[in-house]
Amino acid sequence: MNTNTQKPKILVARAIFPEALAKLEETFEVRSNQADVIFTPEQLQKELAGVVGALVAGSERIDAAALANATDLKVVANISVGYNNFDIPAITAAGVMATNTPDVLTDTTADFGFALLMATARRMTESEHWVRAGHWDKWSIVNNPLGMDLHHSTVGIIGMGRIGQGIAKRALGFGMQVIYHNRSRLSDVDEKACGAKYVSKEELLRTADHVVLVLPYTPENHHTIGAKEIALMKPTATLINIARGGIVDDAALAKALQQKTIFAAGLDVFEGEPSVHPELLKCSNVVLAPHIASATEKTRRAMVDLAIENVVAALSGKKPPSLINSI
Ligand code: 8YV
Repeated sequence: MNTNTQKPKILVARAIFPEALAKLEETFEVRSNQADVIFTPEQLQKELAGVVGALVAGSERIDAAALANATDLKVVANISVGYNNFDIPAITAAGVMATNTPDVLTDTTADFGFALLMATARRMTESEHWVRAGHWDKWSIVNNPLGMDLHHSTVGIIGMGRIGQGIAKRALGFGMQVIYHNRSRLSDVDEKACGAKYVSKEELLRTADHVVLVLPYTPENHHTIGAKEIALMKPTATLINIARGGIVDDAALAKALQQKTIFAAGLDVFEGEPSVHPELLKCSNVVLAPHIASATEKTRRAMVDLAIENVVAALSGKKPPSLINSI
């Protein structure tokens, strides 16, 4: 009698919620990393050997080298909507399905983008430091950290996907004008729903009071905002990056913030994160966050659950709900 009860092996490359891990362990033999120490590329290559599925995050680069010994791998599920950590041609060439976690994080991420915009324009973190440093007795009409208004200002959104549209809808509630730039123009219906006007990147940079970046990282989008683009912006403008490190030239931004050629910046993502450019750390007119736009418990749980759903579907011969490539 064949009593082959061996469970298929999967890798979970970052710590996940214990309930989600327990759910996976009902069906799979799980190699987990609850200690959450990020694998080196060599470790990742070893960990991927012999597993049929893998749940990973932006910290894991999945390319030909990572897949070199992953001969059993059928699916790699990113716990993230952005997937610039995936080399899709290499994953596809290896016959592996790639998935991500769209939709479940759209509103949470748009909320955060708006929060970062407000904190930046109204100098929230500087103000808090001011209070903690005991400067409140210096309160005066003219000597407070004076900010920039959001209401009735113009927000320029670069990257008008689901999250960009979420930010536009929030901006409408503040009576803001919404202009946007995107690879392709939205349909009339979507433009109306967002109250958004399509403009060139140059026009957006010249006219927006607040520029919000929500575009995916691709090699073509590298340094979409550099010294030349920052020079087009108003000296009173703010720049918000919730997209990806590398979309902004952080060194050029730090220089502009120090020289006050723009008013302030709010950053959730950085070139080479978790490192932050040392010159940015010296600027008081920047609000810094550690890549937390999707970080509410409800949403992170939903992202993990969707990644699991993708793995389970792929390994049971079904189409994963958020398949990126075609195999
Ligand atoms: C993730 C994100 O937390 O979904 C994305 O694209 O940037 C975040 O929600 C991060 O990428 C970790 O995987």
